[in-house]
Amino acid sequence: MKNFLIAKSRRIRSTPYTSRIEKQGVTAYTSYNHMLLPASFGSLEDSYHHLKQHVQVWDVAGERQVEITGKDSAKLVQLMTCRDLSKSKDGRCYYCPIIDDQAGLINDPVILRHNEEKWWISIADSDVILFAKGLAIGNKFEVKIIEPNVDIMAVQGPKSFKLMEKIFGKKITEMKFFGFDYFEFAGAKHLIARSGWSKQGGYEIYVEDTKSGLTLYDKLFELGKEFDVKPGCPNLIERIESALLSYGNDMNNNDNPLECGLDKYVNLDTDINFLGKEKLKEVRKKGITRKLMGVIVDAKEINVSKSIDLINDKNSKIGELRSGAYSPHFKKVIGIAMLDKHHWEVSQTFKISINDSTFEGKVCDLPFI
Ligand code: THG
Repeated sequence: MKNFLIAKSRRIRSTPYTSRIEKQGVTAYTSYNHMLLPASFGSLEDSYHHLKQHVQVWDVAGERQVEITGKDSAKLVQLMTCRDLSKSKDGRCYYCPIIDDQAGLINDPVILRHNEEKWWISIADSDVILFAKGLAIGNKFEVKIIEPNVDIMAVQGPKSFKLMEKIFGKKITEMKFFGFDYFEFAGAKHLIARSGWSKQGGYEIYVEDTKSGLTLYDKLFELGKEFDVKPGCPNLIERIESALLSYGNDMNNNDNPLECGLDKYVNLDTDINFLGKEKLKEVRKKGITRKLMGVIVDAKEINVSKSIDLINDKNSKIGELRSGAYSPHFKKVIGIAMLDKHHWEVSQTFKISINDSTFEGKVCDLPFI
């Protein structure tokens, strides 16, 4: 695939922050839930180093919410995920695989429990709202399902805590990981969670009041000067090092959560009811035949726009690379690969062809760091 421009249209939605990030120097977009998601602001490596040292503000409005309200909402949310939410608490976020009846992944959202009868599913890139509506109709559930006007901005990096404290006070630094609460700013209340798609720490602000949210966006840059704040976006290098999985890249509907190392979020031994439970039990009993692992390759650059075969000494395919980037930390290419059984053990080697040259690679554990 050559580099190309994507033509503008109504199907690829802009966000309330788009005009701002364009003034601030966004250099590439990807599309996410039919919306623009910034993919770079100049050099990926410079942004990577900056994110690990300072603080960035990200337009991640593409992480859309599927709002489920009504009497049967808890039942519907549980039906969609293999993670046991029966003991979930109001004001908490839960990372949850959503699967279908064949245990194929539909999405891997963060689910926010406002209360028993109001949930937000903060989705990765697939049309969860259609799946939810189909299930609600089929099961005659009493629920209302909408995509509310919520546009997340993330504040990420080690200095995010100091910056957010300047605006919201000490209380915000006391919030626990994956907790959320409402905070007042410029005449509106904003839901703020301690979460985000990096392992550098930070917050996500779920903006419902756009006017106040834009004032907040500008305020973050004004007060952030002393912390060297910069605009940013989910960083490919950092997220691979941290093993934050990307739906559509690292896994899709043809993979199940056990193959993707999401065992922690699979609860097969409680009496909750969810789609694909029997299938997953069968998979667990038989054992998986492939597994998502880290790989490290003796190369200096890579660009993964489709999966790249991993080959053994006999030139047979033993897996495929699904994401990859050059890591300044390891001074090698690192990646996330689906490997066949007998080839997924740590330290096993393989060959991979990148830009018509062959390189040696090695399997390793996730996360890298
Ligand atoms: N934030 C919000 N919505 C999102 C994302 C996000 N929707 C899309 C996408 N990201 C969903 N995918 C992930 C993947 C990983 C995590 C969050 C969302 C994540 N994982 C932690 C980890 O792996 O260490 C913690 C998980 C846990 O233990 O509960 O944070 O980023 N709003």
